[in-house]
Amino acid sequence: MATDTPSTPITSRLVGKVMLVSIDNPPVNALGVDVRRGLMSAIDAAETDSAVAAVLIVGSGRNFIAGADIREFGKTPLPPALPDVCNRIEACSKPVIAALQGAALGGGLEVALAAHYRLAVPGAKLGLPEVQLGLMPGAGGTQRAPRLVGAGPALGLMLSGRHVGADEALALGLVDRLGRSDDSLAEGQAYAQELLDADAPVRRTSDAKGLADRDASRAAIDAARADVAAKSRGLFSPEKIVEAVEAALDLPFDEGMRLERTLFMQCIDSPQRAGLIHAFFAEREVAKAPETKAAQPRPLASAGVVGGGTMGAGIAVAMLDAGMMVTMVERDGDSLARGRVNVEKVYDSLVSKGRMSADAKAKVLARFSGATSYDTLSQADLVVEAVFEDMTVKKAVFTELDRVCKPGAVLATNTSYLDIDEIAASISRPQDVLGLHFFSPAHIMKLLEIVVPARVSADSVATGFELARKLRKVAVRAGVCDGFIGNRILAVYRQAADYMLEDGASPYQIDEAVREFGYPMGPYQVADLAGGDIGWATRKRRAATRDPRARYVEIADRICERGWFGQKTGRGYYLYAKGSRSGTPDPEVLAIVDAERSKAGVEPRSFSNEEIVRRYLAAMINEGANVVREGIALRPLDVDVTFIAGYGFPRYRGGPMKYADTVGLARVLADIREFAKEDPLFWRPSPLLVDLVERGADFDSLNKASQV
Ligand code: T1G
Ligand code: NAD
Repeated sequence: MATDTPSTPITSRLVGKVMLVSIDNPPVNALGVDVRRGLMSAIDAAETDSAVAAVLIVGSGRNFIAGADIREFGKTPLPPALPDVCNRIEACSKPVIAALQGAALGGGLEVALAAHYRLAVPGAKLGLPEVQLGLMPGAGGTQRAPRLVGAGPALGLMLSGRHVGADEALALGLVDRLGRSDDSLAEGQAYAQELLDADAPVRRTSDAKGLADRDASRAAIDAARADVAAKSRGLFSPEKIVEAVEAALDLPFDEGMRLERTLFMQCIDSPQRAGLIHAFFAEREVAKAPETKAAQPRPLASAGVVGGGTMGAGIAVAMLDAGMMVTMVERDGDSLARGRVNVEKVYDSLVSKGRMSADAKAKVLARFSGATSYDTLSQADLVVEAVFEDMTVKKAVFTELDRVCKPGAVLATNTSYLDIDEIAASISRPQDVLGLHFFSPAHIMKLLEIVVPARVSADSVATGFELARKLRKVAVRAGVCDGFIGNRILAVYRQAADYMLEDGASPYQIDEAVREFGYPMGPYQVADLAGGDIGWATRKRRAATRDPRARYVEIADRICERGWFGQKTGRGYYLYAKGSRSGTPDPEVLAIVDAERSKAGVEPRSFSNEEIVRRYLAAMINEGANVVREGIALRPLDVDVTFIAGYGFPRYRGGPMKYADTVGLARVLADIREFAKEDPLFWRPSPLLVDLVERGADFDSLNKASQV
């Protein structure tokens, strides 16, 4: 008997004595309202159909269920709520089996936990990643998972948000059976039949005994609470997760479910949920650039890296980690040897920490070769140049690449600031030249700015995005300007920080205020980490074109003139004990600051941490608006992803432009106009910001307008 209702993504059909319930809601079978209604009525139908002895729930396509429909959050919830659907599944008087392939995440795993038996096929990934969205499991996960696998493992899953594979899921007890093939339907049907043949009983997870050892459960909960207090750095939902699992231990199931719901709704109402869900979707939208829609990427099996210094070596490691063949070219034998050491030391440290076998290291390095002759790059699909930040040196390298590389090879530069249009114009194939701006350390930092010069072809840009996908980077498209998206905006809010420094705030207070806002580090800690010499070189390069009317703070120059470049020299803004990466305030730096204040004729004043953050963010947001207005960034969300993935902006605030929408653009503009009274040249409100405020619109309206 078949019951196909065209609108619902749920189809049910009887195969033998098993009611097969299929979920088909592309792209990831999210539990939108139609799926929830369909599941509810399918179980009701199976319950009353005497021909049905068991129910098998499967997902169509690559995934079982990737969770609740995240797009529904923040909107008026429509019945049935997911916890009710899960309770209905669990209450079914006939065995319900869930067969999992691909993603079984969040509400998807909660549906599986509500079923009486679970099978996973190879490649399945199970998890409760709600914490990454500022949420917590809200459909019984905090009550059923601890009962099934124990408080410790359940808390581990919910607080980390990590995905576990099928084998680990079996070991944890999350699933009962592993399928041999990846055909979840066939494996599920065979398992259901086996259960029927064995007359297997209904087995409710809410009755499972995972919490029987109360002392061990209590200890796990206390340990998790301590861990959350130490590590969650201002996140809202982790503590709620612990509270809910504690209820699973202390309260009857139904009461625990009610408390879970209360806590879940508190997470829904937290601004962090909005920030983290914005980040989730923004990271997917940034990949949708005009060029990636217009063209297919070129082949990307082998790559060349020119320069084996800080960046070249990191880029080579990132490519090797992605399985590519990599050739490094350096200017001479000694430099090449240094480049090889820079690459090998990354793997040596993994081997020494037991996170990689010597054999695996050898296999990776077998795909790495070094040379001083450019001819070795003749067959590379893509080459990234990472030599000195000097236009003459870079042009010479591109001339060599133009001579040796095969037609169709993509030629990229990792320059931080230089004009990529000028580099492209210097060779015969400007259509193949683009910027691939990695961040240090390149094999770790997630962000990759794909810088699009005027004459580049769409498929070259698409190849840049494909490389990012291959290297598991978050790629953001950027136009050509001084510093692209990230470094350009960084220069402005760093300027605002330096003004506050000269006006009376200490570098340590500024760092503290920025950390309180949610950053892992403040601007002066970052300067010491990156090395003050890079910023110094940039200031010197810009000196010739700097607006003479603009206020210039010389404190950083005084510190660099002493050779105090930060961690790499043992002192910068902070003092670093030998081998330590955490610095202590340096009274000599404060003395330099005082001296520069009196030289500049500044009467220092006090700043509250709140004012420091308002000025810091106002500068960032205002320049972000300029970058969007000029088309350097396609949308405000591109600025958000850039700062979340590359500059430590607290993810739960959604990025600077999302944060601006949260506090209100009118307030940000009012702040800028207030600050402009003391420095109208620096604090010039972005015309885009003024226009949005006048229209009562926000940055997200621009994101929405750009969605195709
Ligand atoms: N809801 C709505 N859309 C979703 C979605 C979801 N849960 N998951 C993915 N998408 C969209 C995504 O935006 C993209 O759209 C497309 O699907 C493909 O995704 C009550 C509260 C499943 C591992 O956190 O981790 O359940 O850009 O590009 O790389 O307790 O998506 O094509 O328009 O990422 O193959 C918990 C989130 C929800 C899982 C697939 N679930 N998703 O990765 O493809 S909260 C999650 C993922 C919850 C309950 C709670 C990944 C994926 P578009 P993609 P992918
Ligand atoms: P680096 O000084 O550590 O390394 C540069 C390497 O290039 C040296 O090993 C040098 O031998 C080699 N080289 C110079 N001329 C060459 C030539 N003609 N042919 C082959 N090799 C040559 O510099 P880095 O920090 O790795 O920076 C490299 C590039 O990356 C610069 O454009 C820089 O602006 C950019 N960048 C740096 C960072 C960073 O944080 N260091 C971040 C992003 C981008």
